[in-house]
Amino acid sequence: MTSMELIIGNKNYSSWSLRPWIAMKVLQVPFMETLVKLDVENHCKDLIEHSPSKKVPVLNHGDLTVWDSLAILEYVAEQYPDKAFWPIDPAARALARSISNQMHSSFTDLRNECPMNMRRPPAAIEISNGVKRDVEQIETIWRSALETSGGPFLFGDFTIADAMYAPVVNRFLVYELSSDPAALTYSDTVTALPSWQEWAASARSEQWTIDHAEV
Ligand SMILES: N[C@@H](CCC(=O)N[C@@H](CS)C(=O)NCC(=O)O)C(=O)O
Repeated sequence: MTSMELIIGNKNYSSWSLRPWIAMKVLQVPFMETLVKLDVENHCKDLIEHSPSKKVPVLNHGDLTVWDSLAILEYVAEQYPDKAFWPIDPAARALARSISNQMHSSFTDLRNECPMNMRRPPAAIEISNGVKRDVEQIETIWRSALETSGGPFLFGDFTIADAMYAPVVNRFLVYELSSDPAALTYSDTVTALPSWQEWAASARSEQWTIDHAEV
């Protein structure tokens, strides 16, 4: 198969980039990565050059360009039908798609007020009622999926649903947002993944700081 190129943003901050990156790593899809530094001089020019949406992530595969995290994940899943990017069981798959789309379209208070920040030392911040509601809703989603599947990931094995919620794992940890036992156990499972640790180590070694993402 022609090799794939995944264009991503700064690993410390780019939550949307983490999603396809970690799924492709965990499910062992070979790809090259290209990093566009966000919020530095000329970053808009770099994004326009690489991305129809002027945002990352973007996937290049031969002549095809696919953008937007979930569209990329769906495309890669179709390219590798033997790898279980989605749960095999149709009911579980429908639920995994529901919560993945919900992540993609919702939880804006959490996403806006608590940016992903892999380097941030854990410390609580004052949070709005909107963030509290988002956190409670995610705790319920995780608890229900883990109880039904038996874990250790949301649907048993790692799927796209785990990739979609991976940046939330960071947010829960670095802003100390949850003490729910199921959420804490699930966070331990995700952060123990070698792919998570690879991304986190690269993020820690990055030199660029985005001021408005440092909360
Ligand atoms: N809905 C898009 C969101 C992508 C997005 O917002 N990406 C951010 C980085 S995490 C970005 O490229 N920002 C660049 C900018 O706004 O200049 C997706 O799922 O891929």
